[in-house]
Amino acid sequence: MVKHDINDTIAAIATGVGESGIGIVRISGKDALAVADRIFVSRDRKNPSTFKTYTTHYGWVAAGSKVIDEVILTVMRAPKSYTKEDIIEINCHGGILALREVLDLVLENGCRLAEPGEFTKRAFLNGRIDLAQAEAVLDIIHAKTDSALKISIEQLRGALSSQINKIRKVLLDILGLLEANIDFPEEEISHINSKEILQKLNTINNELKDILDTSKQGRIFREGINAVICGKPNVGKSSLLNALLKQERSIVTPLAGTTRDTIEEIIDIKGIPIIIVDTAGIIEPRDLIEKKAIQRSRRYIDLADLVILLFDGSKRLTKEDEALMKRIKRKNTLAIINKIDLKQNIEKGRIQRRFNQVINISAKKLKNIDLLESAIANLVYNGKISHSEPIMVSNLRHIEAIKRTQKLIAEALNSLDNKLSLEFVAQDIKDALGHLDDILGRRFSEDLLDKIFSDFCIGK
Ligand SMILES: Nc1nc2c(ncn2[C@@H]2O[C@H](COP(=O)(O)OP(=O)(O)OP(=O)(O)O)[C@@H](O)[C@H]2O)c(=O)[nH]1
Ligand SMILES: [Mg+2]
Repeated sequence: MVKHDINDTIAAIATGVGESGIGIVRISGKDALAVADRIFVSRDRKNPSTFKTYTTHYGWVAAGSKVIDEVILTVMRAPKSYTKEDIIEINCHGGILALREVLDLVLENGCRLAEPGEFTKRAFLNGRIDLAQAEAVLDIIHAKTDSALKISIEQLRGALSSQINKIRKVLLDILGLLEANIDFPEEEISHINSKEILQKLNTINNELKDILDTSKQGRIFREGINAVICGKPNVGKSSLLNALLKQERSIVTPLAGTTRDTIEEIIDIKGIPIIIVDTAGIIEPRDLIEKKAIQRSRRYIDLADLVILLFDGSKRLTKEDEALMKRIKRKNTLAIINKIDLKQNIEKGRIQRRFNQVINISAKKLKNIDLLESAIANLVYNGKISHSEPIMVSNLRHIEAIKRTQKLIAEALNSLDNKLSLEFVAQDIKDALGHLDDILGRRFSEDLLDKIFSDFCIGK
């Protein structure tokens, strides 16, 4: 990625590829208006550089006498724009060719193609948002459920940043008090000061703990959990996937061995993104494809956070069921007896003895699917979640930085307790401040920025 070059003007297609009603070419930088002047012909022949900010204008994009597209052009002047620079957005027709031609023309007329995430990177480098907020933009784009979206929007609005800033301010106050005492070593740290410092550090310690307490849930909401449906052939695994998805995704037939490969989908169960996999039930492979499918299913089962083990309630347990029960002894397993709409022949007691929880459903008749969903949510939440609590932190980078901060605060408290030199305490607090600065991007390395923004799409 170009190193901090924010003096040139960048452009990119900001909308997704493929056919759509409208596509947007976005330009940002000091020459944005000049570039627009060169390529845009408004109905009244006025130049975009004369347009007021936050106004839209009808016209054409043209290369000399060649008209490329009929467009609407929007002007957003610095500093009140996404990047804090002059921005031009051109709403073209959504076909990839029209968009491509407009972009090419823009590039020929003085812009550089933007790197992934470079608009948001500029918003950060120009000081409109901090790094945690910039990362929230990416999370909003990637959000898989309403809850994940809500966390990201809160983060973009500054919920985490303002909490971190508040803690930062208190640490700076403490550092001031400490340094005053270090500068005048002959005057012992006053009793009042030391009490005040202790109190403030303890409060910060608790606040950091509260934030970290939300991180486990936060990560689940952000990244989701991996679940796998397994069971011998024909028990109704694909029917269950379809029931959970509320659509016919996986092929269901009365024939055993219908699903020959793993099928992966994302479902939203009470706000948690669950990446759910329907596996092939095959036990005796007939060919190489089936052999590979079995290997794949096994790998999924080994990696899964949650295993949904399915049985056919209308049949007696077979040695295939027994083999699976033996294989899957993990804690996060839900045993499900399917086909309860049929006469039940299964030895239920045998299953109950092995698993804490056994749920009866009918995937075909959509019976008790809601019970299964609640059971999944309970397992994930460990029965402890409260939806009303704002979830502050979900990003691993932030979580690590907060953990390090907390460790240093604990060390500072320890040093104070043991009456060690105040310089040690001050150093811990300085280091703690450094980690908080990392979260906000007050301190950053080029590598970190590259890592964060390269995950973005071009045009954002
Ligand atoms: N009566 C009844 N039939 C069901 C139920 N769930 C699934 N079935 C039927 O069982 C048969 C097998 O269902 P699938 O969902 O294909 O089973 P599977 O476990 O994916 O099978 P494989 O992919 O072959 O391993 C189909 O005929 C389904 O309609 C149920 O709850 N009740
Ligand atoms: Mg199947």
